[in-house]
Amino acid sequence: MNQQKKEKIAEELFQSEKQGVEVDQFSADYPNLTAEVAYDIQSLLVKKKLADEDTKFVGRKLGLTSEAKMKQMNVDAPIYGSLLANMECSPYEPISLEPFIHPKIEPEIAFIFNKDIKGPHVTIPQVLEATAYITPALEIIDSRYRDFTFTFADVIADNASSSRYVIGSQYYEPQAFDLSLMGMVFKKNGEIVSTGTGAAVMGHPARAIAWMANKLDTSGESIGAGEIVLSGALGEAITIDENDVISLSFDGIGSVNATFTR
Ligand code: OOG
Ligand code: MG
Repeated sequence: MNQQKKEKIAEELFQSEKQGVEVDQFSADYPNLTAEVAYDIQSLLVKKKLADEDTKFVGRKLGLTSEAKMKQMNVDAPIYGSLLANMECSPYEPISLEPFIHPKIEPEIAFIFNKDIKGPHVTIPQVLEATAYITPALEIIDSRYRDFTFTFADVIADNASSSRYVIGSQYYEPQAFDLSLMGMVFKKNGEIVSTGTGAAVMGHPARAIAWMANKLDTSGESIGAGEIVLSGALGEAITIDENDVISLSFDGIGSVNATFTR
């Protein structure tokens, strides 16, 4: 696919988010939309957002790292996208549903790094060694595609459905925990939506980070000290409505809440 077409798709996705209007999947019209091309489009999209929104790059998010999510979205491999500073929401202020198309929320773990992580041979111990802190995270995803339906390449181009995220206000060093055994309870308006353990994310959440670091290396990129990375959801994403109160609690590392208003 030539540069002009990649630019055109990035611009359509950019306008879709800005205007809150869904677009059709691109994969149908462009059979040569491979994952590799889609990551090029994602970079162009992120550049547009950085230029337009007076924000900065703060890290990345993984997606489709659990069986539950892969099944839910009918996609069978993990992906990643970029997080920008203006995607972060405070856990203490209601989040307006106004800017979203069809938002969903999902339970994740945030990693905050104080060392660089560079592929191609990153392992789980290396990820943990580079991690300053972990904290519970709620990711609000909002696909720009009609009916929240897409192929693997479509969702990569769309910055992996990134929209907003909320992280816990207490940070914990990961060395004190076995992240694969760490239990979580995800609730909506006081009712349990799902429960799980860290192992839901590729057997160990740090394996997802290692996978991404190794994948980033193929395009000469890496994870930098100071960056945040979201693990990908441990369980299914759920839709959000006005007045919903969502909470996520993990064994040993506290909880994070998000409240929504019109
Ligand atoms: C793609 C993004 C998935 C996760 O945590 O699995 C994701 C989507 O489901 O729209 O963020
Ligand atoms: Mg997610």
